[in-house]
Amino acid sequence: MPRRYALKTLGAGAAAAGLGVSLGRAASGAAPQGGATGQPFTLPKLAYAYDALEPHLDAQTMEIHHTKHHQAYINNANNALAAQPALQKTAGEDLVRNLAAAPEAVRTTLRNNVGGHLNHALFWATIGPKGGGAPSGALGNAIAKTFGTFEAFKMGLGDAATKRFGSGWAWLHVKDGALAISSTANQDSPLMEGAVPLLGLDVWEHAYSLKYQNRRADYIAAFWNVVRWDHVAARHAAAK
Ligand code: MN3
Repeated sequence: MPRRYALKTLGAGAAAAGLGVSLGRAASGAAPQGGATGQPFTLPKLAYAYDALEPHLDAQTMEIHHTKHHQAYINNANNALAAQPALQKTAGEDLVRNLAAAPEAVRTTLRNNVGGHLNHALFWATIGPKGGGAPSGALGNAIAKTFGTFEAFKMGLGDAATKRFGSGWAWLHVKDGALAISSTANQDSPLMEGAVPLLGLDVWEHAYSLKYQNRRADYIAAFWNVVRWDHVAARHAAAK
């Protein structure tokens, strides 16, 4: 691997695994080469061990989720894009924002798998050990202003996650400067609606059923203990 490529890959991966501010940002101009947002997509390295989120998210689920589920989205996306040279310089976010620009033959594959890749990269980057608590600063103020209280926000996002029938995600996103809660089916992204996702809660059964079986509500309650609000706040600041 050429040194320049390796450094860029490392940079994108570090951004995704660290502050997570590179995902969802307007990606006009040169697309990053490799890593979380640029092609070929690569599995972002986690900034913590698989067992670091115990007891809230168990090590076996974390490892399978990261190395099997997330990797599968990446493989499927890269395989589909291998035959689409015109799309290979496009950042993942831009592909998902503008699926209509992709040939119909690969549109659903890209929707599910580039979407799945970006959603999971965001998920890993916004959870971690020493998480939980409540956001402070500009994000804390924006949540209080939008939802009344942080507790009301948590109830709202939890409700969206609970009511998502089947597989999907619940989100805190920002659109036109305004925070909102939303939910999407499958691997759809707020990017498809012109919004920037700040925090995503994966409610696919693969995210929780090993530990929580069918108890999605227990998983949702546990999730709040691993949210890294400093990372979410960095995404919020970058989205402005
Ligand atoms: Mn998942």
